[in-house]
Amino acid sequence: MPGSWIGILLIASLGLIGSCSAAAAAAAAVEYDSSAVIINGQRKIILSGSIHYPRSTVEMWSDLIQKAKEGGLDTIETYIFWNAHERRRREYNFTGNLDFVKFFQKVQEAGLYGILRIGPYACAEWNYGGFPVWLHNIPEIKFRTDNEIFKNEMQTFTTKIVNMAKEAKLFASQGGPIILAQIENEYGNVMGPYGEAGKSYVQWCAQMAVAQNIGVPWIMCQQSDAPSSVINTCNGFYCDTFTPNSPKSPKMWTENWTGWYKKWGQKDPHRTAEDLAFSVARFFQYNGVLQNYYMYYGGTNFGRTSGGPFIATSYDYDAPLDEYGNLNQPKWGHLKNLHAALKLGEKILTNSTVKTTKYSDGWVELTTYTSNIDGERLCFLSNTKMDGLDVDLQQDGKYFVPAWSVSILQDCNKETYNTAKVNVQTSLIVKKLHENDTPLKLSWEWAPEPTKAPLHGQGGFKATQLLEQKAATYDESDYLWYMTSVDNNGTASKNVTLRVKYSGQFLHAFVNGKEIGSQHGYTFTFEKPALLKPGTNIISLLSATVGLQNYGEFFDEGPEGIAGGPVELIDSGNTTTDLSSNEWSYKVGLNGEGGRFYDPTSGRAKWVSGNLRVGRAMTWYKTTFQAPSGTEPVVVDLQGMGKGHAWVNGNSLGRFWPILTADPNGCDGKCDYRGQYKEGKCLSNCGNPTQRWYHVPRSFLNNGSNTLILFEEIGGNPSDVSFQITATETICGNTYEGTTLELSCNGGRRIISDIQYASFGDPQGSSCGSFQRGSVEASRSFSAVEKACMGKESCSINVSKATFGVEDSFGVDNNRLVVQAVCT
Ligand SMILES: *[C@@H]1O[C@H](CO)[C@@H](O)[C@H](O)[C@H]1NC(C)=O
Ligand SMILES: *[C@@H]1O[C@H](CO)[C@@H](O)[C@H](O)[C@H]1NC(C)=O
Ligand SMILES: *[C@@H]1O[C@H](CO)[C@@H](O)[C@H](O)[C@H]1NC(C)=O
Ligand SMILES: *[C@@H]1O[C@H](CO)[C@@H](O)[C@H](O)[C@H]1NC(C)=O
Ligand SMILES: *[C@@H]1O[C@H](CO)[C@@H](O)[C@H](O)[C@H]1NC(C)=O
Ligand SMILES: *[C@@H]1O[C@H](CO)[C@@H](O)[C@H](O)[C@H]1NC(C)=O
Ligand SMILES: *[C@@H]1O[C@H](CO)[C@@H](O)[C@H](O)[C@H]1NC(C)=O
Ligand SMILES: CC(=O)N[C@H]1CO[C@H](CO)[C@@H](O)[C@@H]1O
Repeated sequence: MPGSWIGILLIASLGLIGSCSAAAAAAAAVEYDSSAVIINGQRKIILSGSIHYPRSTVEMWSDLIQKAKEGGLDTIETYIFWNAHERRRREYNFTGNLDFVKFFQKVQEAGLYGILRIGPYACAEWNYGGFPVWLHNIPEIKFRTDNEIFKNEMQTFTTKIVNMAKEAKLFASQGGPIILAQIENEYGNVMGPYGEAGKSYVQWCAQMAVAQNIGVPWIMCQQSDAPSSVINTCNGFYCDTFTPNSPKSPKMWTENWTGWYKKWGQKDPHRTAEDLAFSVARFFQYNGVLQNYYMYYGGTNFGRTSGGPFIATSYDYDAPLDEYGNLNQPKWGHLKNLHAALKLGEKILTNSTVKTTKYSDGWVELTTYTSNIDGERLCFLSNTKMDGLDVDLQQDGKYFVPAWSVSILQDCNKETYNTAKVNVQTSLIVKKLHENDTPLKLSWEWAPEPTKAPLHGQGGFKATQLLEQKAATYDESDYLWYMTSVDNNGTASKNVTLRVKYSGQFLHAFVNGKEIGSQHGYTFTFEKPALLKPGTNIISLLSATVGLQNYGEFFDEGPEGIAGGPVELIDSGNTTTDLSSNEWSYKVGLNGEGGRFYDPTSGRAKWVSGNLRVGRAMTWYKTTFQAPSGTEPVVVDLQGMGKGHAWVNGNSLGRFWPILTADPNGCDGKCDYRGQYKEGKCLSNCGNPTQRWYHVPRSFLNNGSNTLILFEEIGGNPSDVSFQITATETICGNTYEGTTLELSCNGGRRIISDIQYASFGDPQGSSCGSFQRGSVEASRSFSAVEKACMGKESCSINVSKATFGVEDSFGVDNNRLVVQAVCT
């Protein structure tokens, strides 16, 4: 789950701290009170967004950070992912896209602040919530409670991260970008069952963190009992009614969920720009000081990093920047305008007297911030009703506040923004072949996964019990073979039922080398008929994890795999033989993984060309391809494949599972932004694969020949696999008179090549493809737009009567301009 936060800010050790006096010149003091975060004496509200460094590539970081800055953010936030950095105990990796120091340096180069969420529990739909599995396998350990072994490991890792950050002078107190750090994560949501030990653990976390002397405040999210040395913060879809546990603490929203994550077999979530903006405006209306978008850019769960179980490889999150780094319009632009309206009022918001007045039976609330410095005013006018309402503010004017919206009034008498009026373009991003490329059938080779040994019951080690999967694999692979033999003492074959009590997520059962069935799910009992021949029979069970649990109380203790079983054989007379304490032989991982079949330079696979085998489980496929032309983000369309894992030039793209489709029902096509958002609202993609396209970062590709390797677990056909680009193809604008319509083809890669529709007046329709002429239309609608935009990467149009050469009396009260254009 996305974490919530508890904020804890420390005031005590602000300013210079021991080791960082060398950086004194640039050091910034970070302080806070109930109405501001104060950086070097400057009172601020903070607009932050989450970008997780391992969910993109180093080559993408600068662009993502720059787009966040252009979107009006001043801070980037990330978790630290313990299990990515310390896969094996005391063996660390901080290279490539795990170089969090470089990530924060890029944040600083862009002129932004950073928030470091060390956790080290991350949640984040990340495998096992970020905990390494070796940690789980230490005897006597108990996670996230008053347990010495756990606390020692947590402290060792936290200290390592803090020391690395200090060495690189990353804390604001040293002249670096990091203004806040977080310890633990959303513990308050689950701590009840941990009892007293949980309470003392929270105290210990705070003390341990504070003793790190980082010179900036610490926060804890969703922790109402956070000690006063840390600031508690809120996580959720809305945080307007949240109050920090200390009157001296600023109100901070560490996770505002911009959308939602996707699970295999589920539909696409969508949170509207209008509702997201509404939640942010409400938060600042009610004394908010810091808010963070979770996620601002979600990205990709490369490798086996997705949590779960069953979290998809795409972590797009319907965030303002999409999985590939494209602007998700109108969300990105609508929030950018909100940020500008809020920042204009920053001086007022952070030192003022606040008064709230109710109108229209309390549905409308007017919050007036009056600056203590110069009496300047800023107002928020919110309407929580499902209908629009008129409000008369006397000398400050009359306003119509649309349903479920907040208006921001500069000087309390001029509307600069309304959360329900989207005045920015919508972009339709498509996946397609680049115009310069010709469609090519890829030519495939294949190699069977060597399963001879496991199907003959030959593994690496033995035990007379059914092991829990994490304990056996240390999560070095998704796969674990459990094998045993059974004697049929009779002289004839015997029909039996094989029954396996299974703790998830994907089970394949083989008897004497033949697959008798497979099944996936959370926990279930697998039951299939099998035929035992006279003599010795081999039972081979292959268990596959699909992301380890990442959320909930004691989530780390949930069993995976066959874990104790029982595994039973039931004969025709209903006699049950329990095989659980048989001698079981085990093999961790696939032979192809051990032999690096995914690595085109050093893999040991014996590839067969010609006579392509399709629909066959446990098969590796390989092809070569040219990178698509241009610089736009690349995806591989894996339609036709079943379930498995994909690599390009040895780099993992993550797990794939395109055969798994979302329920065909429940996408009614209507998405009403009004009313409380929940993750089940505004769903789309019914009946389609949960994930058909997989991101291939440009940096994985080279100019010559590239290699794609697929491991297919359940059977698929690679014949239709193809490489495509993501391109902004159609853009639409919808803007009222008195504003400026900005149109852009997203990042300078394309130009506006056709104006399909333009109408100034009272056109009908509100989205791309639905525009129609209304009762009036300025005759120069089309030519004015064409003149301003054709052949350009971006253009802006002053939406006024003068632009379209019409009289003052033209049209309706609030004329608008709608445009639909094509980028090529
Ligand atoms: C360290 O992490 C980087 C980035 O994910 C990866 O490319 C590299 O192979 C890892 N190194 C080792 C030794 O695992
Ligand atoms: C707010 O502004 C007033 C007037 O300039 C000043 O006296 C006061 O110290 C300021 N308050 C804070 C918390 O900075
Ligand atoms: C078959 O015979 C062996 C040896 O006598 C015995 O241990 C085993 O339990 C028998 N198996 C079954 C399925 O009856
Ligand atoms: C096992 O069951 C199948 C299907 O019911 C049947 O065709 C077959 O004859 C049975 N074999 C034995 C040895 O009982
Ligand atoms: C075996 O158990 C099943 C389910 O309880 C029952 O329907 C069936 O009649 C039983 N068969 C025998 C031979 O007892
Ligand atoms: C690929 O070719 C383009 C154009 O020829 C060049 O700009 C780019 O640097 C090359 N990229 C690599 C990775 O060699
Ligand atoms: C748009 O046009 C109107 C009318 O000509 C003018 O008053 C206004 O300043 C223009 N706005 C911008 C941003 O150029
Ligand atoms: C983990 C958590 O705090 N979840 C909450 C997120 O926000 C929604 C809507 O406000 C709540 O229903 C969840 O409980």
